[in-house]
Amino acid sequence: MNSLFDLSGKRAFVTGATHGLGMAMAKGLAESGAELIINGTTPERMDKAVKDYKKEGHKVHSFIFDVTNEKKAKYYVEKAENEIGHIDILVNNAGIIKRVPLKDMDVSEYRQVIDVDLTGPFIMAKQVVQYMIPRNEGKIINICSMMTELGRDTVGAYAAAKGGLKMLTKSMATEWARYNIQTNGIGPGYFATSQTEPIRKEGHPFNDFIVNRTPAGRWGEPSDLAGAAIFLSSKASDFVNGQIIYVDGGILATIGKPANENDN
Ligand code: GCO
Repeated sequence: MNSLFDLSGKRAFVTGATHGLGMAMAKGLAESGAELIINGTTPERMDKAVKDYKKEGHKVHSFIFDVTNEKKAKYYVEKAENEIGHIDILVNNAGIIKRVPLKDMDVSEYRQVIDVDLTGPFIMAKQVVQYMIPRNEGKIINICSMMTELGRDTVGAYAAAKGGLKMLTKSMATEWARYNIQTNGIGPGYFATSQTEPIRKEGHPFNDFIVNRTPAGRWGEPSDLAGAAIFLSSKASDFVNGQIIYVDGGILATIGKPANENDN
């Protein structure tokens, strides 16, 4: 493997990596040599995930805590640093979505989405960077979204959080690049995961809409995301800062086309 992308000897902390895109990115990093530390909030889901990682031969450590809990985040980052080893890479992937029209959304629901999707990455990065700065080295990757750039009915809170995450990423890059810490983001397009299952069901109008709206003509597969995660975790991105890499099949490249337009 080209040593630019080799993660041997590196340790990656991936939040929300018990399933979906988080697991796919974590597995990609592990296949490039990284040791994994993952977190989740559901013990049953974590047990299943750890078995899955280990079945594939990956070295994984796991913690159960909520990234919005600053005390727990501090405790587990410290525990990882002291008992497992340096955290070289942080992937802020944990996130939730609530699909409710803004006019109907309870403030408590809105606050929860902002807390998990925007404040959680801040809490985790703030803890991890305390250890990266003295080492003058580190990689932080914040998982953004199409909603970082685009609105959509019913996901206003999520879009506000993911839009904010773009500027938080740029701000982290601004303040931490001087310590040789590269902070960037990945913006997944529409992927086949449990989060999108409700809007991806066969025959669901949104399913047809996305396939038509995506120049690649398909939903992303979680494995499509691993390459960007490996790139932003490796030496290959040592001079990349504050960038969001969109892995979206071309959605953001185009205004789209009428549903009935033929291919040529
Ligand atoms: C939705 C989807 C999106 C995707 C992803 C797109 O309801 O529109 O869940 O939010 O999950 O975030 O990048």
